[in-house]
Amino acid sequence: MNRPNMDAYWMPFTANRQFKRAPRLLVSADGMYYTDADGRQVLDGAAGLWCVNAGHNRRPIVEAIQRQAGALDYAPPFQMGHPLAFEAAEQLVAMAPNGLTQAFFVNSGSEAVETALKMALAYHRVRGDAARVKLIGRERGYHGVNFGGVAVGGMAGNRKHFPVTLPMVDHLRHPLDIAKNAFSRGEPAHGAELAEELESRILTLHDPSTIAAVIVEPMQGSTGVILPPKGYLQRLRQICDKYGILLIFDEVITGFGRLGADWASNKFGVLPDLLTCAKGLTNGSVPMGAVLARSAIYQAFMDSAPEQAIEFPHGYTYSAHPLACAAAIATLGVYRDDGLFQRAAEMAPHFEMAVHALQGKPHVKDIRNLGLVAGIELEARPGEPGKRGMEVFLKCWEQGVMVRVTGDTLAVSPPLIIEAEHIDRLFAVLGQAIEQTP
Ligand code: PXG
Repeated sequence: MNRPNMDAYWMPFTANRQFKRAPRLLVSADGMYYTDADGRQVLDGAAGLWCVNAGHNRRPIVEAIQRQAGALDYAPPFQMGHPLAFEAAEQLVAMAPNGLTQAFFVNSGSEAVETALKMALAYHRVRGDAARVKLIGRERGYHGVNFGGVAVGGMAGNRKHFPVTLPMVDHLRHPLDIAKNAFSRGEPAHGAELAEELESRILTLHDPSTIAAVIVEPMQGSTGVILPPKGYLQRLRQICDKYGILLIFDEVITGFGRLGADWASNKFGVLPDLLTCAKGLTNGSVPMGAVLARSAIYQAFMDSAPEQAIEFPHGYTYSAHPLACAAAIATLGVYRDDGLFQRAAEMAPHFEMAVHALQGKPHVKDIRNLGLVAGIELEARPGEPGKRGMEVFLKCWEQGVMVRVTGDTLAVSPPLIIEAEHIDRLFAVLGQAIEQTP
């Protein structure tokens, strides 16, 4: 295939000059595979970017989008509606953790996070508790790239150019403790006590009555698959309850089956007050995200304003876009009809065995896994953080396997339709790439 002219496109989160010298171009996809511009089949070990949970090119989703494009291309979401928006919300809520009864639609994970943070702040205000203005995130957290998400996020690289984001933010420590938990299978045993610092350090410092919300990813995805220690999230929930603080789970990655259960909230048995999702909501096919909220939060807004008033002055031109709603309804149908969350749980033991077989390969420092996600952390080369990881990623790509790399951690998060032979090939190629990388 002729290479397109690449000058005009400023690529996101990409080493532009390096990429344009040796591009990796995907031109089509089906099931577990991409086809690249050279016609090679590439096994998708990353579900695109943690989003294509039902596999590529699923007919019910493709056809729903095609049909919808010809029926209603766009409808304004403010003071107007269209039936699919209500149907998508109803279906999403029916599938949501019990107790989350309202869905607010947005177009990405980043927008879901901004929306949830604003909802939390406004919720306290409409209840007459306007002193709750502070937001607590976590080190190594990723909550998208908008200003609120960067502020509560804890990825140093993403914050570096933006030293001034939101005031009134503090951070919990992250729970990754390789010294104690290396090569754990599933939730690590040690570290629940790290949740205590919310009470002992942060609330003591700030005074609990000033805190609006705590936001965490149940599993920290982008910074290398960091799982919650046993009991950690439960403890966060208890402390938030004790002090009237909202707990927000960012399930942009963990939603829709990734951990071998529908939601991380259900996997760990902890119900947040607000939940953000995106990615798998439409199987990656049309941009869409959502914030799920407890009914008491929605009700507080409804009770705070006269009937003709807009209760929450927030939303996007493309909130509940008809194509996105059609894609979401079809996607949730595929998850249900194919029992994909259950399937993820069934494939998890084989996946776990295959990834832990990499223990003992050169430079492998830790392996972490749950459901159909795994992180393989390599020792960084002295003075060259991230380089070894990137080389392993590129070797896998050359061998027809796509994984994710973040620093020196390789992340594997395949579509939930994966078969045992795909799992075997994926980790065989990854293992070889690790062995061949000095
Ligand atoms: N929250 C979480 C937990 C995420 O993982 C976002 C919010 C932002 O979503 P949008 O749709 O605005 O990108 C994400 C996104 C990686 C990687 O390399 C992960 C994400 C995005 C880009 C790269 O792991 N997750």
